[in-house]
This record gives sequence, C-alpha cells and structure tokens, in this order.
Amino acid sequence: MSLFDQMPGLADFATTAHWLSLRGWSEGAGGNMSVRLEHPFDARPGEEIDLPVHVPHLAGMSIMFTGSGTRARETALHPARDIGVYQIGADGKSYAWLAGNQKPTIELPAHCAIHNALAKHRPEDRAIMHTHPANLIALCHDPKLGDGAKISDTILRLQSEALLHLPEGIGYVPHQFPGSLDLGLASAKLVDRHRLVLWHMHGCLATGKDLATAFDYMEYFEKCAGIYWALRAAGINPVGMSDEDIKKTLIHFGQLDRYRP
Ligand code: 2HA
Ligand code: ZN
Repeated sequence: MSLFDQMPGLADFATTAHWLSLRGWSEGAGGNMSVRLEHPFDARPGEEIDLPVHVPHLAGMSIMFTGSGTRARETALHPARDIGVYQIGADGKSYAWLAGNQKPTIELPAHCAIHNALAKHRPEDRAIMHTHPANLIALCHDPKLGDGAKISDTILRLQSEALLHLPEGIGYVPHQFPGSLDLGLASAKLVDRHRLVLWHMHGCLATGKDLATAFDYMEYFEKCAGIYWALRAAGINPVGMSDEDIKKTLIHFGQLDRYRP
C-alpha cells in the first residue's frame, strides 16, 4: 500500500464523498471538501504556487482537497485520482502539490481562508465540506427568512435535538460568485462562531473534527429544512418549539451558554 493510501482521513474523505452523492447533495461535480492533516505528509513538494490570501495559521501544514471537476459519486472508487494532498508554504503564502490528484478545486484559496480561521479559533475542527442540499438552498428563496439569525430561529426549532447540535445557529453569506475568494473570506469571518454557513442561493458549508462530523451537522440542518418545507407544502405556517421549551431543553443538556437566538 502506498503512503497516500495509508493517509489518515482518506477513508473519511472517500466515504463522505460517496454519501454526498447518495444524498443527492453534490450533483455532477458540485461541492468540494478539504481536511488539514495532523502531521505533514511525507513527500517531495512540487512547484510552489502563490496563494491570493495569506494563511499564517496553516504554515507548513498538509491539506487534502477535492480535485477540480471530480464527481462525489466516483471519488470513493478512485481516491488517488480524485483527492490531492498539498503543502502550505512556511510563510503561509503559497501551496505545493504533494500526492494524488494534481488539479485542486477552484475553491482551494477559499478553503484555505476558512481553514486559517478554523486553525486559529477551533483548531480541533480540521474538516470543511461544501455541498448543495436542495432544502437548504430553498430557504434562501423564502422572503419570510432572509438572514442567518432569522433562518436559525425559524428552522432549528422544528426538531427538538437540532438546537442541541447547533445551538449557535448558522451563518449566512449574501451572494458571492461561486468559487470566489470573497466567498471564502466572508465564510472565514463566520466560522469562529458557526459550524454551518449557508451561501445565498448556492449551497452550504459545514465544518467539524472530521468530514463525517461535518456531514452530521449538514444532516441536522437539512432535516429541519425538510420539515419546514413539508409543513409549508401542507399549508401550515411552522411555529416550532416555544422559547420556554427551547430554554429548558438547552439547560437540561448543558448547552444554554452556546445558544444564540
Ligand atoms: O463545483 O460547488 O462551489 C464545485 C462547487 C463550487
Ligand atoms: Zn458549490
């Protein structure tokens, strides 16, 4: 087995890609993922490529990225073809290929900006997932909602465990071009407080200690959004749990200090 095949986190990456496809969240080549490795990957780096963003908290780190144009439904079958590992330069201003796929997602700079914020604020959270769940994207189209606080307050109270998983609610980034660094920079500002960031009429970003955990957060949010749309389709205007029940539940499970209504 090659060093690449033994890379910690490779199975998590491949399995999660498969599930993104099974869920129908990453259509075609939609979505992308990245994971900071705990230890540098031992390979001779390729040519140094300048990053359009300075990421000092990632200096010297090895990071796995989805390859450009790869399909989530195929990645588990072809991990070395579809997943690349790169090293961030010692000055945090460049990256270089180490192994696997050699053409990273166009969102590499955006992911680097977000990893830089995670490494600073939540270093235990090493994984970033971006995908396109339909029920979540549909929330961006609802004039009754409109921003992260309103979406969190409306959606997460529809299932009594969702707020226990996501008491701080979700972040929201207004329109930015897909793949742009601005999208990454705006998300980087939110991930110190939020595990999930919804991208206006585009998709959602999840973070976690690994990709399976980031996927869990995406599922909790998508489940609530599915309940919301089922109720709306039935002609019911969802109200959800009362403030009192929410507070009692959060106190019971010791999560009140994380709650941001
Ligand atoms: O195509 O989802 O946001 C990959 C993407 C870019
Ligand atoms: Zn996308």
